Amino acid sequence: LADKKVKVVFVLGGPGSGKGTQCANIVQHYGYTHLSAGDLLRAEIKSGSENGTMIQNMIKEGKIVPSEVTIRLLQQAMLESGNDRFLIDGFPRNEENRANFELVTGIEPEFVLFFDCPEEEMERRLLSRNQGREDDNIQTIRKRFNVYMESSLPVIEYYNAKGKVRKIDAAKPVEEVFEAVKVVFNPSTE
Ligand code: UP5
Ligand code: MG
Repeated sequence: LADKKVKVVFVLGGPGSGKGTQCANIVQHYGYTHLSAGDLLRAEIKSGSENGTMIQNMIKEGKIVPSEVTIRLLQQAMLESGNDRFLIDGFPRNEENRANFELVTGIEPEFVLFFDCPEEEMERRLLSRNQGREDDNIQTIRKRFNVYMESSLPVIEYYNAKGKVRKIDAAKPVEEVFEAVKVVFNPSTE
């Protein structure tokens, strides 16, 4: 994958910050393939794979699935897509994810799109999503917020120190957030 000179943008931000929603918009305008790590893990549960039960239990607890599982799913999806540019949504979520992805794939992100949103707003969105996600209950949501603060924010800090973070105010309406996203994508990536 590294030899194929693939372009990767990591799309990060707290649970309910709007990563999936904005990725759908970006795909329509900029020719990226959207890979949500969470969606790939949920598909793995549905497929009845041997890891399915383990993944399901971790998602219910808001915990981060071991990186070898997630990285394998991401690599597979990248190869299958035939595309050379990807939005990787919701990954890496901790230092272990970040370091192993780089080690295994040899890929460094072009930049990190960071959706910054207050917790109260994210909580409101998740509680009213109503799409039957097993982790959209207040107990699991609290756990997801804790894991995000403790493990995922440091990854964003790591990339920020490298000048790679493009921070977006994600508390605004969907259309306004996308206007800010466009500014990030238009000048820099062709
Ligand atoms: N909405 C979106 N934007 C809005 C806006 N601007 N104004 C008002 N409403 C807005 O949006 C959430 C809801 O808000 C939707 O109803 C939407 O319409 C509305 P969405 O775009 O879905 O937000 P997103 O950030 O994608 O939220 P999501 O819940 O998917 O984020 P998480 O990071 O929590 O979920 P993910 O699927 O990435 O991970 C789930 C779990 O999988 C993790 O907790 C973890 O257990 C596991 N996981 C791993 O272990 N490893 C990984 O690498 C990835 C996941
Ligand atoms: Mg999502």
